[in-house]
This record gives sequence, C-alpha cells and structure tokens, in this order.
Amino acid sequence: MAGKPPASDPIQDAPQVSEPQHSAVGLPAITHALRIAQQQMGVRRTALTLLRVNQRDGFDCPGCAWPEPDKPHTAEFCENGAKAVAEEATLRRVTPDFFAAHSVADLATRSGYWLGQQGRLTHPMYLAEGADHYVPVPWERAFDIIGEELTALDSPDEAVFYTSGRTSNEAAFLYQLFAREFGTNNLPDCSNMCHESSGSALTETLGVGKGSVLLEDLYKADLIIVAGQNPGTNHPRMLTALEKAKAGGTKIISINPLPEAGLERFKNPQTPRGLAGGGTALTDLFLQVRLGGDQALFRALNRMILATEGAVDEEFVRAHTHGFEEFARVARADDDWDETLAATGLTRAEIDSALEMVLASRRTIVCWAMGLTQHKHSVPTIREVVNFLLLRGNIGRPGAGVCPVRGHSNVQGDRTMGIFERPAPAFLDALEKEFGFAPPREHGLDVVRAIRALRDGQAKVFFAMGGNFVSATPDTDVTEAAMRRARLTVHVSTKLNRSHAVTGARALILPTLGRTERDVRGGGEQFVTVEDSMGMVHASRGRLEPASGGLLSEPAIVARLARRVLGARSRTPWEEFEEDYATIRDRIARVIPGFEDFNARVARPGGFALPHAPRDSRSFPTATGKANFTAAPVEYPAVPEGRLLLQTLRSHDQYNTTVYGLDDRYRGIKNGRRVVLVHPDDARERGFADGAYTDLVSEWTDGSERRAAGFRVVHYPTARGCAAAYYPETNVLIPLDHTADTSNTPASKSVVVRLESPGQD
Ligand SMILES: Nc1nc2c(c(=O)[nH]1)N[C@H]1C(S)=C(S)[C@@H](COP(=O)(O)OP(=O)(O)OC[C@H]3O[C@@H](n4cnc5c(=O)[nH]c(N)nc54)[C@H](O)[C@@H]3O)O[C@H]1N2
Ligand SMILES: Nc1nc2c(c(=O)[nH]1)N[C@H]1C(S)=C(S)[C@@H](COP(=O)(O)OP(=O)(O)OC[C@H]3O[C@@H](n4cnc5c(=O)[nH]c(N)nc54)[C@H](O)[C@@H]3O)O[C@H]1N2
Ligand SMILES: [Mo]
Repeated sequence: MAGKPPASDPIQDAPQVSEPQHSAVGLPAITHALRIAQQQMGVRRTALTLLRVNQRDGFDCPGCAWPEPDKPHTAEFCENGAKAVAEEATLRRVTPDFFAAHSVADLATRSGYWLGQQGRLTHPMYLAEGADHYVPVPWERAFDIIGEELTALDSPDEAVFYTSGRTSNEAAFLYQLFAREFGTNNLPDCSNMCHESSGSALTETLGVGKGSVLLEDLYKADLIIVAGQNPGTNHPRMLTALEKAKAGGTKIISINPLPEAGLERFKNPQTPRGLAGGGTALTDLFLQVRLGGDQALFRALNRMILATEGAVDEEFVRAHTHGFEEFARVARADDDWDETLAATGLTRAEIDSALEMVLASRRTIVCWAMGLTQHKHSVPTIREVVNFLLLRGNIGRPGAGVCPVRGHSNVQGDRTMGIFERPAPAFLDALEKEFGFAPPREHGLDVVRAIRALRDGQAKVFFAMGGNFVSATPDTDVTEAAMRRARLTVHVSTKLNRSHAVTGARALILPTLGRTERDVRGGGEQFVTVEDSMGMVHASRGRLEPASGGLLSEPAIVARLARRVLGARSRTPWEEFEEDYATIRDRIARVIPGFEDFNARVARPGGFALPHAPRDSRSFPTATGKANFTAAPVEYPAVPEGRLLLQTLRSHDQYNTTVYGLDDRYRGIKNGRRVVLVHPDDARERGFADGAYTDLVSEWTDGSERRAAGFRVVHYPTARGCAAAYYPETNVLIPLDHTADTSNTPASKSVVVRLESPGQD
C-alpha cells in the first residue's frame, strides 16, 4: 500500500512522525520561536521587536484576537505570536529584481511556504495584460490603472472588495466608505469563512453577533467549556487565562475529536514552574466528540437539564427570554439515546459526567472556534449552545456567557467598522447622514458568492485588502479559474503569496506597512486602533523602520484610490483622512455607536470596552426584544459506508495560508504537511498501515469527485470515523457549494472522503 508523494509536490514533504504530546508550551516553545525569529530578523531586532508586542505603548500582535490582560507581562507574547511578528519584521526583501528573475508562471509553481519565505514586498508592481513578469509601477500610475478598470464597469456591483482581518479600524472604515461611495456593498471578508456562523446565530438569539464575556469573566467562571478550538496553537495566550482560572477553582470541559496537547496540560513559559516543572493539567473532562456531533451533544445536555428538578433558571427564562415552551417541547421529544450516542460518538456515562459538572456550576462560559463554525449545521449548533446557556441564566452575569474566540487580530473590529456585505440599515443611514451620499441598499456578495460571480463573468475587478484569497477559499481549482477570468486583480499585501501568481488579465501588488512599523504621515506619527475578541478597543503603534521607503499605509492607499476613482463626485475629505488618522476616528465616533469621544478614550492606557447590551444590562436587541430560544431539529453529518469525515485544520507552524515551518510539534509531526490523521482501527480496516501513502478523494452529492494526492497516513487517536489534514492543501477537496446553512461559511470541517492508494482508480 505504500507509495511516494508525487514528484511535482511543491513542498518536499518527508513527514516524520512520533507520539503526540500531552502538554503545550514550556521551554521548547521559546527556543523554537526565537530560532524562527532570529532567522528572519537577527538577534537585536528580535529582542527589540518582541518586547513591544501587546505592551501599552507598543503594537497589537498581528497573531490572534485574544485580549491583552490588564497588566501585560513584560513578554506578553507567545510562541506563535513571535512567529507572526517575525514573519512581518523579517529582514528579507522581495524587490523588483526578484520579479525580474521570476515570471508569474514560475511563481505559480512555487509552494506557499517558499513564496512567504522570500520576504517583504518593497515596491508597487504591475502585471500588464499578456505580460510574463510583474514590473515596478509608480503609485499614481497604479491608482490610474485601478481607476480605468473600475470606471469601465457596467455597474459598481461588478467590483469585489475583499478584506482579511488584520486591517486596522481606521483603514477598514475608509475602505467600506470608499466601496459604498463607489456604489457597492460587495465587501466579502475572511469572517465569511470564519465566525460568520457565530455572528448569524448570536444576532438572531441574543441580538449582538459578538461574544458576551470579558477576560475577567473567565477567572470568575465555575465551568469553562472549550468546544472546537485548539488554543495551544491558535490562541496560546488563552492558556494563560485558563491556567489562572484553574488556580481559582474553575473546571474545564474540552470537546474535540482530537486530544489537543495545549488543552491537556499547559507549561506556562512566563513562570518558573511552567518552564521547569510539569505544568498545569487544564482539562477536567475530555469529550472526544465525532466531527459535527456538537449540536446533538448540547441538545442531550439541554434535555437532561430540563428533566432535572430546579435546574432551569426560571426567573431568568421568564423575564428575559422568548420561545422557551416550543424549545422545551422539541428538546423533550428528542429522547432517542441511540441517536445521540451515534451522532456524538460518546458514551452515556461521559455525557452524564458532563451534566454533573454543568449542574454543579453557577457560572458557565462556552468558548468555541472553527470546530463549531465550519459545518453545514453550524448555525443551529451555535444556537443550541445559546439555548444551553439561557436555560441556566448564563448570559449577562459575571463569569458566564458566550465566547466565540476570533481568529485574525482585528477581524471583529473590521466588522464593527462596516466591512459586511449585508450592512444594517441603521448603519447605512448613519453613513448617509455623516457623508452626504446615498449608500447602496442592496446586499452585496460574500466570499462564496463572489467566487461564483467571478466564475460566471459577473464580477470583473477583484481588490483585496490583505489576505490570500485563492488559497484561503474552497474548491481551489474552481476559484483559481474564476480569478483568472477577472479583468483586474489587486492585492494590498505585506508578503508574497499565491494570490499574486493567480491573476486576472491585469494585476497589481500594492505593498503596505505592517503593524510593527512606524507610520509617519503629513500630520505626524500615526497610530491605528483594533478591537479584540472581547470587544476591547485599543491603540497599536509600530516602531520599526518600514520594510522599504516605497510602502504606503492601508489608510493612505484607500484615501488616494478614493480620490482618483471618485474625484469631484465625493465630498469626503480623503486628503485630511490620509494625513491624520485622528480625523478618521472623529467620523467613526459620529457614525458607530459605542465610539463616542473615540480619540480621547483610546488615548487612555488599555483603551476601552465597547457596550454589549446582553452583557451589560440583560437587554436583547432582537426582533422579539428578548433572548430567543430556538428549536431546530438535530442534524449531524451522514457518512456513507467505508468513508471518513475529514476536517481541514491548522498545524502548529502556520498562520492560515502562511506556512512558517513544516512541523506540528504537539501532534508529533515533523518536516511535512501532506499527512492525514486517521484512527488506527479505521486505517487498518481500509488496509492502510501507519506511514502508507494515500490519495484523499472527496465525494460530493452531485456525484463529482475531487482529489488531493500523496498524503502519508498517520495512525492517530482521533474520534472514530473522522480524519484530519491541513488547510490550505486540502481546499481542493471542498466543493464551493458545500457551505453552512444561513451563514454560507464553507463547511471545511466536514468533508466526506475515501482513502485511495495512489494509482488505484
Ligand atoms: N498560530 C496560529 N494562530 C491562529 C491561526 C493560525 O493559523 N495559526 N489562525 C487564526 C484564525 S483566522 C482563526 S479562525 C483561529 C482558528 O482557531 P481554531 O478554531 O482553534 O483552528 P483550527 O486549526 O481550525 O482548529 C479547529 C479545532 O476544532 C476541532 N474540531 C474540528 N471539528 C470539530 C467538531 O465538529 N466539533 C468539535 N467539538 N471540535 C472540532 C479540531 O480538532 C481543532 O482542535 O486561530 C487564529 N489564530
Ligand atoms: N479548508 C479550510 N479553509 C479555511 C479555513 C479552514 O479552517 N479550513 N479557515 C478559514 C479562516 S478561519 C480564515 S480567517 C481564512 C483566512 O483567509 P485570509 O485572511 O485571506 O488569509 P491569510 O492566510 O491570513 O492571509 C495572509 C496574507 O495576508 C497578507 N498580510 C499579512 N499581514 C498584512 C497586513 O498587515 N496588511 C495587509 N494588507 N496584508 C497583510 C500577507 O500578504 C499574507 O500572505 O481562511 C479560511 N479558509
Ligand atoms: Mo479565521
């Protein structure tokens, strides 16, 4: 059964596998981070830069969206934050000479890892129609080219303006303002692929699409449930918070098909005990759920709570909620334990133990990430989590609430600033009043719909504020073909990535400043602001010299583009915005609730918290004016005989599509990414020994198949019937139409696949 990976494999994968680890961080993490950082930045710059991360006068870590504690530790960074910083603050450069030496066709054969390793972009670059190479282009000419193509469109809705979640509040606010003055709501963003399901579920049930807890709530909770999240890799500073909560007596349940090392045991690198000792055991109860089994699990807990005398917080339910009777009726009727156990893969005893902990807790928080949001039935799953919390009054009191843990460092802020293809009418009214133009009212395209529009020739200009659209999105072949149909593709980027090599007829790369860099405009030295996962807004100020004198900041790029494209028809003071970001914040303060007196409040150390009605006053701005119970039927993915359910996830050495290295230390994998983790019994049943090679073939309801070739099978203790492999390599397997109901998020965590020996058909 053994085979070799295909010779064309862009990364020379040679995975070596050892036992998965049972604890996270500690000294190896620091050594690993410093090694990567010093390779990119050298010793002096590494020390200077890392000391500024998440400090009050420093910059916001470009890694994850986990909040900063009130008094940051002098080294309030984590291994993966350090890698994110090193990736940006690298001393390597991609200059016009690099583009002269490498044609676009050449770049398209390179791996994402190789492209990212080349360094920071230094000059605006232009690929003319029919040309083989990007050539340097002056900024003003770049804006002219975009202006030409945008003006030539039949309708503003033929343009798409994508955002990735690192963009600051100031840049995001200007960007959506420009798109809407231009005439479209086509503002898809990475959130569409990320926490959109959380936003959809929470807006409908609680009236606010954001989390309802602050950092201090974690320390007050009796019970924290972490479902579908791997904080050891993706939100490492969350482990410090969990450790502190544990020290105060909090219990933790983790729900995951994989036993993730970080949740098992944490060795805090910022304490001597964590560095030298055995660390803290975090998880009290591990529920090894099947992929997509969470809705069934929470429904089972809910019906058991309903059946327990005195377990429901009746006063809260009466005073603050709507729809309880209908929900209780449906949940009580759902009493088929065989189905619950089949859907969850758990035993009755495990669910009983969870219930015991739930009933013993007066204050419960549920944290979640992509394991809950990227399934077909994600929205009803998260609504069931809300039902679970509402039943015992766990919304709007200290130590309790919903905690969707966001990904990109400012993805939540971008949405607050209006990066949304379906803006609320009140937001558009406020824009109209402030800026004196009539914003388009029709909904725009989200990520999946934008790809369809490009594919079908209905969208012709694609503009990206950051990100790596063709690698992050599903159905790689379809998406890349769609992108190649565009008239013009434009990327505002810090680093080279695959989206620069898969272009429309014409293409531009606009290099920009990163978080770590000094931003000096006509009005003096600027700072920007961001909002973390818990709705705290604070300033971020870079100190490093920019990677090149040729860079423009994101706000400056948008302002100049707007002047060129909108010309005299815009009454917005773009020039003033470009020179002094405080003037942008003054406008944000007038348009967006919660930002009153923005400039003064953000000047205070630590920033300020945005209001959150359910958290602050148990008031719920929903259609019913109350928190809504919902009663959806339980769903879980159907897996045909002999097939596995594949989740596509992150390794320890990557940031989304940016690959830092080829190791996934906690999972025992080294020097390779083309691996598929399969339960030993499932692998053996299919004739695959540990170390054998396989193709992954996904099967879709319309009978079509997609193939990702040459993966090494790793026998791994995942839940039965489930498999795991890294994204973005596996995005070729996910059909464009395989999305979550309501939120339209690609269902990247439930892909039906079969294993097939290479060469076998
Ligand atoms: N270092 C680093 N940090 C990051 C990122 C990164 O790539 N690298 N990405 C950032 C971004 S944008 C995001 S959105 C977050 C992502 O953070 P995570 O959501 O932690 O990222 P994933 O790797 O997708 O991991 C999904 C987790 O959910 C589990 N899971 C999968 N399916 C299910 C399920 O059906 N049920 C349950 N209960 N669990 C399931 C998986 O086993 C895994 O532990 O991290 C952010 N931070
Ligand atoms: N199969 C599968 N697909 C997924 C997921 C999954 O779990 N499985 N996860 C989804 C999720 S949660 C997300 S959030 C998306 C991520 O989708 P994106 O946000 O589009 O992708 P990233 O890989 O984070 O983008 C990396 C690029 O951003 C640019 N960049 C970095 N910093 C800056 C900056 O400060 N400014 C600018 N202008 N550019 C910058 C660099 O050029 C870099 O190459 O992927 C989604 N895709
Ligand atoms: Mo994300």
